[in-house]
Amino acid sequence: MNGKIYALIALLLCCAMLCGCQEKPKAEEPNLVLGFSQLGSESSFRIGNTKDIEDKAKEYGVSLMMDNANQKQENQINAIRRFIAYRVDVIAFSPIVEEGWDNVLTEAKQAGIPVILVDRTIKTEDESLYVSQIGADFYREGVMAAEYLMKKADEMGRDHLRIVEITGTENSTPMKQRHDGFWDTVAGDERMELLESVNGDFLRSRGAECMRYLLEKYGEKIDVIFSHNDEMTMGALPQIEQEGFAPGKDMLLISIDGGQEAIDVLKAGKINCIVECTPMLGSLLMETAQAVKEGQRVDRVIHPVERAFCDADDLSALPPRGY
Ligand code: GZL
Repeated sequence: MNGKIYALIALLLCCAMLCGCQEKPKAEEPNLVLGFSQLGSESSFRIGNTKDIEDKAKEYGVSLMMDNANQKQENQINAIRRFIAYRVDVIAFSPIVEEGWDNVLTEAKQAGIPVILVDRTIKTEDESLYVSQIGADFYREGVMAAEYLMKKADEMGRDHLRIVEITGTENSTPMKQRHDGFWDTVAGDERMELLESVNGDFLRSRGAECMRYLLEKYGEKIDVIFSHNDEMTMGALPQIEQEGFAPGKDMLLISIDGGQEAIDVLKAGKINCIVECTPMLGSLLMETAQAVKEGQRVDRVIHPVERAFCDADDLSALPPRGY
């Protein structure tokens, strides 16, 4: 009997050793080295965007060099120069502002390294400085915000709405295009009056400062706050309540991005409309970068599909936002 037990143990040990000796699948060589300059960490959008790019790089087997510029263009330029020196296959970045990129992108072009713009875009005369721009249609986001407000004014039967605007980073694509999309759309609607537009730089703290200033100056004359992102909206909200006003009721709030925190506040009735600006651009970036490396033609502009979340919507089944 003992002999059989020993034989069984020996057999099991051999099996275990054979399994342990099996060649571990060799970690695949990265099929692409991608240098990415992220502009900062100013908002839940930005943090979600960075995480999605990092997660999708792992999923696609891309070797990612991620650099955080902490809201400084010069840091982005330096990072792009490091990527050139390192001879990455592709460079991608989210340009904090639209201008001032020609020199460094010409260096990338001369080094034969293709460039992809992510999220925001640049102004340049030389179209060859980048191969593709992956990001939201910010003008459309402004239009969607305005369309919501005009419909809301109809439902409320209002014949005059005084609007204050808290804008994002000066000279950034989302700030310029959200502003233009919104005001171009309401231009023909005589009910809509701009009281003042102030810059909050997409930051929560600056959103609070802007709201304090606007409340001191205009108080109950404010009917609508159009804020270019959720961070600034979340900064503005407590200022409105501290003055004794009910956000979402006494003053309509329209915001952009659609992160979980702001969506929860919309569900609580304190924000009226949030236009989605998805940070989940990682898959589009990895697929485009791989296509570019393989010499395939790619679309010049790639817009993700986006929607608006409004106070009249049933959002009970909305899945977690992930940012
Ligand atoms: C828009 C993005 C903006 C977000 C802000 O795609 O560039 O920058 O709306 C972020 O939250 O700061």
